[in-house]
Amino acid sequence: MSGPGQSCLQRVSIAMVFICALHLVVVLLYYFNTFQAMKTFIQAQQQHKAGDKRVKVTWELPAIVTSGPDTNSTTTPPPEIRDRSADLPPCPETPPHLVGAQPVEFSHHIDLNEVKRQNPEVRDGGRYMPKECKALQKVALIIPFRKREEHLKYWLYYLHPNLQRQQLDYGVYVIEQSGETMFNRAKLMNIGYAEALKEYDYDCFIFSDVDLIPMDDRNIYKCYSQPRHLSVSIDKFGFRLPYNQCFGGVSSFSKEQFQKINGFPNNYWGWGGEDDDLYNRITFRGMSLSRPDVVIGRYRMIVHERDQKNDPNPERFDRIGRTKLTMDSDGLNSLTYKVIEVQKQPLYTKVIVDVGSPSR
Ligand code: BGN
Repeated sequence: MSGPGQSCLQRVSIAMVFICALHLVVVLLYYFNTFQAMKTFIQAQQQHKAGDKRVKVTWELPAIVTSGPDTNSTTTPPPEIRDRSADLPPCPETPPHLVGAQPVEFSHHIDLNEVKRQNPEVRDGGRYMPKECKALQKVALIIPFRKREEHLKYWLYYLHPNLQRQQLDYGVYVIEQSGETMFNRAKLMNIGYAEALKEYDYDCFIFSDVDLIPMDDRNIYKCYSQPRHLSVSIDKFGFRLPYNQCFGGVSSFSKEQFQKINGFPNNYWGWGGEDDDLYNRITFRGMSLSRPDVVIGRYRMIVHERDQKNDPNPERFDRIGRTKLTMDSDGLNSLTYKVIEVQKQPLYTKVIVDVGSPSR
């Protein structure tokens, strides 16, 4: 071979050797990485089985839309959580870590990312169950909603820590009325009940206005032997009941109690009266109200202007006089609505709904 041909061959050979060496390095790196990952995974599995708290299981997902009108989304806890809770002892009747009365004020700015960081155990969609014991009740919290983002932030900031100390297996559902029709608080409550049950086997339902914050965590958000009125002592009313039959604000019903009264009425459009109708329903079904005392039942209400499209309902006086006639045909059994969107937010589930409009 002549000189130039040889040097060309030499160069090709060197390049080949270089490519082979590079390939070898890449393959070695790949195996090394896989080996490390497997080692970490196996260690994590072993620690997890041994109940090592250093292994942190989180489901911190960004807010995502999980379903449209006809999907069947679920927030059932991951299998390992469910199985663990089945083996746990029942939680005590009186939760051991309650703090009692606590200050509530609305002057500071709330950052929901910070609230999420402060409540790392709360899972996507606003779900929680205690790790240390099996909760006595599965509670869905239903909040009727429209254009009250700032109030909702305070509600989440104050309520999530309370509900966890109360050792509840709970989920938060914000039911937003879409469009600009007259607000229908009671129908949103019924929708919340129906939508929460699609996701989990809840046995207790707390219906809460978004602007009411309890001042004492001994006011436990669970169900009792009778339907319960929890917001008995609100600052706006001088920490007194405005009238004896008052049932507005925050209430709790077991599934059976709520079905027994056929839920809320669907035909109260605008402000007022739907809670009085609910009170009537309870008495007509032979039940009574249970209440906490006026110290434990203290609440702060977030001061706000009257909402647009929630004017006092002129029909309310007439309607609450006819509860006995209407309650069997107006309620859960006549509920119709359209789900527009279900959003799994980090601290709550938002269900946006079309509630229709008043039928005349
Ligand atoms: C009542 C309202 C309730 C409301 C409370 C507290 C009515 C019905 C006609 C008497 N009831 O007067 O809906 O929760 O005030 O604000 O208006």
